[in-house]
Amino acid sequence: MSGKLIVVSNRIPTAATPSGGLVFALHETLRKTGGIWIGSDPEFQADPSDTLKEIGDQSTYQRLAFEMSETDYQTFYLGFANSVLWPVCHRRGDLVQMSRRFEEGYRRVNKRLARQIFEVAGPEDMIWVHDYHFFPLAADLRELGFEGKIGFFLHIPFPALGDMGALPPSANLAHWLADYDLVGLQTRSDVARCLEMFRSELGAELMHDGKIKYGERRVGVRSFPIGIDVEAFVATAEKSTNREEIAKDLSGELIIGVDRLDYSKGLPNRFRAFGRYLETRKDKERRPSLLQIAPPTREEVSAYRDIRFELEELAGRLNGENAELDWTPLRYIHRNIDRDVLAKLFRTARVGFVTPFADGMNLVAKEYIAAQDPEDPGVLVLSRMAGAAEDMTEALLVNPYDIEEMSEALAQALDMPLEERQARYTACMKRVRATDVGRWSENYLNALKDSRRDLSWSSFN
Ligand code: ADQ
Repeated sequence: MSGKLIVVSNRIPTAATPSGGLVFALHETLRKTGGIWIGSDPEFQADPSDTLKEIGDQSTYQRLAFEMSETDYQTFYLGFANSVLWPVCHRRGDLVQMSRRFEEGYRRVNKRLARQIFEVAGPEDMIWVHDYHFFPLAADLRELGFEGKIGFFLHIPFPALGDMGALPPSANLAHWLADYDLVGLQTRSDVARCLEMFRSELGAELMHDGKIKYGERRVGVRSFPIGIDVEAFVATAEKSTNREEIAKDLSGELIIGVDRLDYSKGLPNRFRAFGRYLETRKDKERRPSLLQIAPPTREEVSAYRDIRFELEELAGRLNGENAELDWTPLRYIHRNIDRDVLAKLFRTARVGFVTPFADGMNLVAKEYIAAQDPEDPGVLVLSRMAGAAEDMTEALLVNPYDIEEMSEALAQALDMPLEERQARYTACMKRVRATDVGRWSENYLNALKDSRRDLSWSSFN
């Protein structure tokens, strides 16, 4: 018996060899196994067709795009996915925007996509669905009669039961997820929350192999902490070209933050903590600077516009109060930066400042560690609320709501003796290596392959 791998994600790479950890890892996996990658077409169609559209020319696997109308984009993507599910999963129920149109759009796009996948999937194919845009996809595929293996991986935090109260009744996560063979989550805490949901919403039983039993179904619920392409990132950071250039422009001690501009990333408190550090530092001759790179995303959603304005105001005030003629303490850049420049900035920075209120994993924390010079490493200050903190316990862990604590952590990081920096770096780097993204996708697919023992999936051996 043989089947192919079908990967479904919201975005589909258009470059022949995509860069960036996750996308590159999935590309490498598909390159080896063959199969299909399905994702959304960036062009809107007034009347989305019911068939998938071939894009690019990949010799070992196919890329297929699903079409959306502008209304689908507004209601499915900006609406339900990013104005309901995203805030609920990031504990920001106050930012949820309710609309029946959003719910309808989400169901419409998922049902249409299920029909399109059903057209191209053979009975023995294995489908790997990524992220919150597609919670109901397995349920919709099962309804059409697909009986093969379907796995799900959630990149963002799994919501707590209490927070799920902010979802409309039509969004029944427990029912939707019970139709997958394997639910993959980032951390052990995510797994605990997911099991609690299955137990309380469906009365499902937890079996000793870690699966849940619900009627005749068995669903695996496990954590697969995602990581980066470690060797590639280390190699990029080590290349010395332009590094001196970058360092020259960034005189003084550098603290770096890199995030999509999102309210979950804790940027206002990060700015406040840096301001507090400047106020309280003993040696006023010391002129550290915070470089914050944060390209705006999802700007059509009002919560994202609000956070942008808030940050601009905070940044202006902080510089107004602290800058000197020859020193700008906070540099705030709204653009995407090339990965090789980013890697070098990480290596140059004495502190990686990563302070989300909630984050599935946070790859920036891992990239910062991987970019360090082992002989003279910088220090990672990391929010306890990031998935990455579950295992990277040797970072300086902070509470992202506690400005004072974060400002003290900055002082501690900037003054840390070499030996302690090296010890902390070595411990963190061990975790970064253990969760390499290549191994992550391999582990996930092996678990999915083994998830139902009555079928053999020899083509993936
Ligand atoms: P994100 O919320 O996007 O991912 P993160 O894990 O930090 O967060 O990944 C962001 C990636 O984009 C990193 O590789 C980073 O280097 C890059 N990036 C960010 N800003 C950039 C800029 N200005 N220029 C260039 N590159 C930039 C979601 C979840 C996370 C989870 C990942 C993967 O929210 O919690 O870790 O998916 O599962």
